[in-house]
Amino acid sequence: MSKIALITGVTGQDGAYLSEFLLKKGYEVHGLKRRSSLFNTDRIDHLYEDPHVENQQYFLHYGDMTDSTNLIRLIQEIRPDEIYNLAAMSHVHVSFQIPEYTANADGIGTLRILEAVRLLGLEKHTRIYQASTSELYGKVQEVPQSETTPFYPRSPYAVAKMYAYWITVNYREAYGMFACNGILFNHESPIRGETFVTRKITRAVSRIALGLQEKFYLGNLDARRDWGHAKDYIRMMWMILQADEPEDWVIATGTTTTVRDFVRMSFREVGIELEFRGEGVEEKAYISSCSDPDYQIPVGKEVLSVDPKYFRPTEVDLLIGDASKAKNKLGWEPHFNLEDLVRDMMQSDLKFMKKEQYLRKGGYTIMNYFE
Ligand code: NDP
Ligand code: GDR
Repeated sequence: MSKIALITGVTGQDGAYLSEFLLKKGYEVHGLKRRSSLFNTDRIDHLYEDPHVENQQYFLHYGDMTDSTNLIRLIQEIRPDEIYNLAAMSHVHVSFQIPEYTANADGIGTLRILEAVRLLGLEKHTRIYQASTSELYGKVQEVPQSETTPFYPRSPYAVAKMYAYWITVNYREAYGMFACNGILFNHESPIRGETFVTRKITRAVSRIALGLQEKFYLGNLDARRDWGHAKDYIRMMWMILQADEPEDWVIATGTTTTVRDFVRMSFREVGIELEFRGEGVEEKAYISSCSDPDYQIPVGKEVLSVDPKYFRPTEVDLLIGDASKAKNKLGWEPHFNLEDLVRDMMQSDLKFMKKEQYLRKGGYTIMNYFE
């Protein structure tokens, strides 16, 4: 009998990679997706199976983290061995604009899952993974950050996730549930959402290199993040639920990089070096040399400015994680370093933007790339 998994947030970056990973392991995978007026399954379309074929292993269900009855009914029907609760309003900056919704979906949504499992008497059957986050550390208390570092959340998103973290711990202690937090540091990939900073950068750099865009705008260039590859991190989600005991785990690479250096590294993938001049909101980046004949942009051209509209009311300045516990107890090791990650994202975005270049030459314009 194959194991049964339910993934909330199946249409997101992690949900897509995790679906693929679990299907390869022979799981029957059920995903919760939201109803949308547009197709929202781009990331998982390659996994879709015709519902009329026999031995189907991948199923999608409509649902929402704000709807308890829907969650109870689905969990009752599916009776999952494992639930991966990845659904969330996951954009930190946007959470300042929709704080109440964020609390409902990200905080109370987690309670709804835990409570559904308990009400249905599945607390000894279903293991639960909660997508916790390095944003819990917020204002720097200690570096590097580990499972014992105190939390100091700095956004409505992080405060909602802090509730989710503790309610997961509480249900584990109160009802003996196998419920675990993965405290994951930033993880990115070619299918990262377009408004997170790494993907915004690799898309813009690809378009500038191909002559499709003149320049782009970012907020805080000094912020430091511990960026890993999503493929390494979803493997760890599964390992957490296979452990002997339910525990909480930090997953990180242990290296930290500024947003500015992520920009530099992305331009280097197309043979372009930058010079940064000015400070604070006056800071700008200019092309200082181009070594790849395929990507020739005039030296001295301004390609990046700071726009304060991307500043957050409260910022998380420095994240760097210590994943020793995961490495020592579960044997987790990342396969990708930051250079591999930037290369993977740049190669994918260049390929995608070349399609746009081709369409433009044919007289077609496609979509708006600015958020
Ligand atoms: P994404 O933003 O790519 O995906 C979020 C998913 O949640 C999407 O499928 C989205 O659906 C779904 N969703 C949002 N709101 C609801 C709701 N109310 N009901 C049901 N589904 C909903 O996030 P990631 O894949 O990057 O992250 C996965 C999880 O891990 C999130 O909880 C995030 O907060 C957390 N996390 C992420 C990290 C990262 O660096 N990526 C680091 C640490 C934690 P739709 O497609 O319809 O919008
Ligand atoms: P983060 O990711 O807030 O760490 O949350 P994001 O990529 O949005 O920001 C990282 C840092 O870059 C700075 N920044 C900008 N960010 C965005 N989005 N757009 C910009 O133009 C820009 N300019 C500078 C930000 O200020 C910030 O310091 C992500 C999400 O996936 C969360 O769900 C997850 O919990 C955490 O990672 C770990």
